[in-house]
Amino acid sequence: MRFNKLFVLSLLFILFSSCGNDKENSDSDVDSVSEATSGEMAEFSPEELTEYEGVELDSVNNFRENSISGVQSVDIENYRLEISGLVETPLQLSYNEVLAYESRQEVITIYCVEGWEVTVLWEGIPLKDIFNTAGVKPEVDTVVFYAADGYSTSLSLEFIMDNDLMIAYKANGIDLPENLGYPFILVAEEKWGYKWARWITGIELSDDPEYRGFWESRGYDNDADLSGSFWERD
Ligand SMILES: Nc1nc2c(c(=O)[nH]1)N[C@H]1C(S)=C(S)[C@@H](COP(=O)(O)O)O[C@H]1N2
Ligand SMILES: [Mo]
Repeated sequence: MRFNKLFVLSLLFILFSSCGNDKENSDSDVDSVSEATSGEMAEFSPEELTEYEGVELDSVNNFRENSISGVQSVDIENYRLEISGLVETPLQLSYNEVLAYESRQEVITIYCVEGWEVTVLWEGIPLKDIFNTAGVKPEVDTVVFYAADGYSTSLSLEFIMDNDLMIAYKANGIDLPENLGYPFILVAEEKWGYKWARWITGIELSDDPEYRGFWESRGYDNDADLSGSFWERD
């Protein structure tokens, strides 16, 4: 009797402790998996969307880094987006002042002339709303974008307005990563990648359609239409 009781008790003990072990094992498995993932894939953000309204998105890590001076780190406390040139009221907007504008989002693909492409859900502020605050003078036909790394590029005002271009501060639902141009990237849809200014610090409203940005002054086509060649045609 006593033996039986002991036997049953020890059986139960073995059963429970092995259950406990199983649980412990699976917990530590999860831990080691997340440790490994956070080590090997430190860049990957678990909140990044992979799909939006049935459209498959590419990871923000799929950008091939090829910037003129490497990835820039912008100090957001001291950051100001400067709206200058031919405007009624020049602006110096903090990050939060830009984000206070109403945003919109859209899935748009960026194509680099080097042959890669990335499809991302962008969320940002329509440039026309910021321009409305500044008051664009009638002679403006060109908009120049300046960046923290000394990069610049330009687009016609007409193209920006007709296509309701935005500067994005989110990609695939997460804050714009540094490699994509934190705090703001110009989402220059229908244009080659070199029009997608990242780390934007200044936007100048100009009446000089002859302005040529960094790559444009080195032989790249100033229109940069995806439908055309990216080499300057005469
Ligand atoms: N500030 C800044 N913006 C920039 C660039 C750059 O060097 N500096 N490169 C452009 C180019 S050529 C492309 S294709 C896209 C993406 O650049 P990436 O290839 O370095 O990812 O950003 C564009 N915007
Ligand atoms: Mo590019």
